[in-house]
This record gives sequence, C-alpha cells and structure tokens, in this order.
Amino acid sequence: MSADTQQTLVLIKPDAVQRGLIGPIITRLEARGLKIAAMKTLRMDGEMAARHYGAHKERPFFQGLVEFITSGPIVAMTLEGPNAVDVTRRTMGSTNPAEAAPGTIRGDLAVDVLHNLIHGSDSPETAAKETAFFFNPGEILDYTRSIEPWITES
Ligand code: DAT
Ligand code: MG
Repeated sequence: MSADTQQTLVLIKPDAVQRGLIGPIITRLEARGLKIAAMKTLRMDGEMAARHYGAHKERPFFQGLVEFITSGPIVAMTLEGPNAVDVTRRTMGSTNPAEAAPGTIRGDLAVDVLHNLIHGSDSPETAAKETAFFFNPGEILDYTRSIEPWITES
C-alpha cells in the first residue's frame, strides 16, 4: 500500500439488502475506484451490534439502531484506495439522508436517518478496529487490478 492508501469498513445495512440496493451501492463505490479487499454477507446479533455501535450507547436512538441493524442480513466489505475513509464517507453522503447531497448514496436513495443504507468507518483508526471485528486477516485479500494505473498515479 502506498502512503495515502487506506482501508475502510463498509456495511450495507438491512434496509439496502431488503430494497435490492446491494448492487447499486457497490457499483457506486467500485466506480469511484475503490477496491474490494474483503466481502461477505452476515446477520449481526445484539452483542455484535452493541459492540459495533458502542460509541452511541448513551444516545436516545441506540436501542432502535441495534434493533434495525440486527433486523436482517447485511453485507460487510473492506474497501481499499487512496484516502479510502473520507472518499467512502463522501460517496455515502451525510448521516441524515434528508440533508445528504444529491449524487451521494444516501442523498439519492434514502430519506430517513435510521434507514440510511450504509455504514462507513469515520477514521483510519476506527477502520482498523472495525475491519478486525468483521474479518480475519486471511479474509482480506492483497491483489492488484490491471486498471490501477488508470485510477491512481502510484
Ligand atoms: P454515520 O453512520 O454517518 O457515521 P453516526 O455514526 O453518527 O452516523 O450514527 C450511526 C448511525 O446511527 C447512523 O448511521 C444512523 C443512526 N442515527 C444517527 N443519528 C440518529 C438519529 N438522530 N435518529 C435515529 N438514528 C440515528
Ligand atoms: Mg459513524
């Protein structure tokens, strides 16, 4: 990985899975140039959800958030690329889809703050912790795409 290359953890949430939006969401992230280093489907249980969203445990929406994220299957992915953490969050759009810019995943495809389709790590440090929570090291693949020189300089 070159100096500015980062990994970030993305979850495609139960609303997106139920709405048939796995493909459209991955298409946007892949088209941006991000590389999928790991991907799987799973269903989070309450314990996993409470740990993943531990930073929010005092917030009034915490219980509803845990119920929602455990309500059905999700897709977990590790994405890699230049500034992958910020690039992914900008592609996602603001937390509240009602305020998210058109052209973003949330701004184009969602209207409600809880049902906002996608999670992305908020810093490289969080990304490392979240990636380790969802994937074993052996599940994260290190490979080169032949198109890489057409996406980045390095
Ligand atoms: P983000 O997912 O953009 O990183 P966050 O970490 O602040 O946002 O919050 C985690 C999730 O909690 C968010 O994706 C949706 C939910 N959430 C945040 N604020 C909320 C609110 N006011 N009401 C209901 N759910 C909320
Ligand atoms: Mg967050």
